[in-house]
Amino acid sequence: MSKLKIAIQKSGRLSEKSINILKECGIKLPNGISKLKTAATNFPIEILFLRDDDIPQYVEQGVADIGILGENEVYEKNKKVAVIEKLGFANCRLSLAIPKEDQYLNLEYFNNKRIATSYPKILSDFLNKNNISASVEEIGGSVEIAPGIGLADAICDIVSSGSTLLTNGLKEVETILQSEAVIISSKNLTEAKEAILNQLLFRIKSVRDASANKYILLNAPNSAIKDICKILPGMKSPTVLPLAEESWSSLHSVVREDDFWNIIAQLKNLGAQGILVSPIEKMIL
Ligand code: PRT
Ligand code: ZN
Repeated sequence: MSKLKIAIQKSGRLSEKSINILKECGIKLPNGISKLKTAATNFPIEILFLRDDDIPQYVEQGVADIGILGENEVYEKNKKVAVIEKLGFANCRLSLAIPKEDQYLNLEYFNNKRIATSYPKILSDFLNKNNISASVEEIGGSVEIAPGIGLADAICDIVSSGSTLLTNGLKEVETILQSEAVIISSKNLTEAKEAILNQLLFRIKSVRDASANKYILLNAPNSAIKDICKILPGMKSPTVLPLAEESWSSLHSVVREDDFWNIIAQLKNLGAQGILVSPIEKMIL
């Protein structure tokens, strides 16, 4: 039977979360993973452990069928692959940063400057699009020290909390790209592999929808149920069950994590009591 080959980062920021997402989908991996490749024991996939930089090329060539990596790397490598799903982790941005004492008005600042980066393609495209003529100095790592040692005037690098820039006396002045971990796919999957991929994506979506939502239970006077249903629409509509105490009901529904605190305040105002909230493991819409 054919197996879907999935490339993930061997060791780095994406490794653990990539493995976790598969585990949350109920995919079992053998103990003592060899860290080169391994096959799941209960699902037709094989995992290849690679450097993230190499994943787009391997997927383009069909050595791997799909891969998990940061969007920044996908756009930089510019291979013929399709981004098919966003995964919501490893969020970061690719930004331009300059010495903190420099005054910054607009992109013109970068004309005739040297900018150090590990993302020469994305940076050059951005500069061309904005008619800025700067020289792009490609370096492999520790980009943030380039201005301090006189290698460049500015940098273009990945920023997450911003603390690396701060400790190197730099300030972020433009964001070029927002990035998160994504799944890329080869454009020539066989029908059999396409079918496995669809099953995998279905599971990943169920896990992601579940973690974006909470299960909520509350008690409310019957007179408030109509208004509460308006702010807690649930998956179809909330479940309302009578309580032993007359003229009170118990209401069960689903609420988005993002809206949660806002909604709780409204529920309390409407007279809801005994509000219980719990995580959802899987959610099939
Ligand atoms: O060895 P391999 O080539 O596989 O790994 P790598 O060293 O190229 O990548 P790795 O593991 O460092 O990062 C993998 C992916 O994680 C990146 O391609 C991004 O998509 C994503 N990601 C998310 C980050 C960060 N956050 C991040 N903060 N990648 C790098 N950083 C670095 C950044 O380069 C800078 O040095 O962290 C520093 C900035 O962080 P803050 O929090 O100080 O702003
Ligand atoms: Zn890398």
